[in-house]
Amino acid sequence: MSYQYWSPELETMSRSDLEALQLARLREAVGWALRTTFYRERLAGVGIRESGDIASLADLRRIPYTTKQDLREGFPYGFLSVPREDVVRLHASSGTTGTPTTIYFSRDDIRRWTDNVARCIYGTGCNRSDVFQNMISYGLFTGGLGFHAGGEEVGMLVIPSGSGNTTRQFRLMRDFGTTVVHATPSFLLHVESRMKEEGVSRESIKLRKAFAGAEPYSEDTRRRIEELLKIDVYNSYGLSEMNGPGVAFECQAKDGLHLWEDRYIGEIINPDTLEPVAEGETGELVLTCLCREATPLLRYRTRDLSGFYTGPCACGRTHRRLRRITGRTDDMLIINGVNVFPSQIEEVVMAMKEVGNNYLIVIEKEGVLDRLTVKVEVGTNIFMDDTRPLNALRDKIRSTIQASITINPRVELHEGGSLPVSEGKAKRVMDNRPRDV
Ligand code: DLL
Repeated sequence: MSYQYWSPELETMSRSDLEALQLARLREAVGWALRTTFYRERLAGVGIRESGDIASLADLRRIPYTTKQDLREGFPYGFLSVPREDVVRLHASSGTTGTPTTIYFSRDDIRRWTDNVARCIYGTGCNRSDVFQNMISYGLFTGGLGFHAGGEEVGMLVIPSGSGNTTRQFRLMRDFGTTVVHATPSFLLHVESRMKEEGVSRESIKLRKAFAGAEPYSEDTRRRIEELLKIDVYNSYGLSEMNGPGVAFECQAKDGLHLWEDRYIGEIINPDTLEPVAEGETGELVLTCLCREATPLLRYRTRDLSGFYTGPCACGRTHRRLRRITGRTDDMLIINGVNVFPSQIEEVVMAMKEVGNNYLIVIEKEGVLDRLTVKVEVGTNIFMDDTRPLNALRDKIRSTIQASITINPRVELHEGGSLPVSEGKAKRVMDNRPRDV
């Protein structure tokens, strides 16, 4: 396979050149950060008063972590490090608790972010001949505008369709010959489920690629989308605090997500001890943003769980690759004392051919015990009035989940298309247990 690079000199530069560039940019980022009271105080506590106090990349480890809580406490302008007049855009995430966090961008910040996203898109083999339908929400969420700008930068024809409304999505695909889409993986599965009902044949659309991200999904889910829609799916990772999409992305080797190390420094730490894990191990990803002057963030704890692959990538890029993000430290459920990540359940159900495109995890209290129910849509190859295969499937799902997480769940089978669908990030877990009992 021949690989194409957006910025060949940056993407394939030697590790020593890359580290020298990181050091120069880290100094610059520390300089931006020192303009805020928050970082001036934090960094003074560890003896960093000017960017020159960073002598080597190892000095990064002197800097205390920044957390989501810090950002919330700084709302709305605590992390702004340029004059208000130099800010041209903000994005915000409401988060699950409702307290917003805001990220500000200068014109140069937008330019750098756009270049990051363009690099990701181009690296999957897209070019000016592509028609790109951006099926994700626009607005304060970064997925819409971030990919929109990146797509235009590559020179593709960008259709700002936004998320939802599959009828309109299919019409746009047919009218304009869409070749590439961007969506959450759960929305892509929903689109696929709707095709037959809306009378859309695979031959009537020209789709060949999708960028899927903004939520965790398993390798089996990727394979399922690829096989059902007959397209290539690329995993896309990002978070608003690091601009949004464009932080790490799969290349055509599809063997991990290249973290763009000229623009971000990544570390993996043990979330309990806060010490770095051994090379290649899984832990919490900590990111330092080297490319945003208006809201600098140093050693930000993402709460996302991942690890670095060791060894080079077939594509020739030198930027290290992250493993598929399996979830967040705060996603972990404790069910009757057992630690369970929703991704463990997804890995079981999405690997089964008899299972449809949607599932839901429900946890309730029954007396003193927790009760786990997994609601699963059945695939089109199974009929809901034929009890024998249904019972067999229910038993198979139950025993495979139990083998994986040691808990015996209740399994409910549902007709395809009957479980709730979200247009944006899927809500896969309903924890109905009363709090603090
Ligand atoms: O989801 C930015 C984005 C938009 C990424 C479009 C990719 C595509 P937030 O709303 O701030 O930003 O949510 C960020 O979503 O910390 C992860 O927990 C999760 N996440 C994002 N991408 C992935 C992925 C956008 N590929 C949070 N795999 C992150 C797993 C992901 N989790």
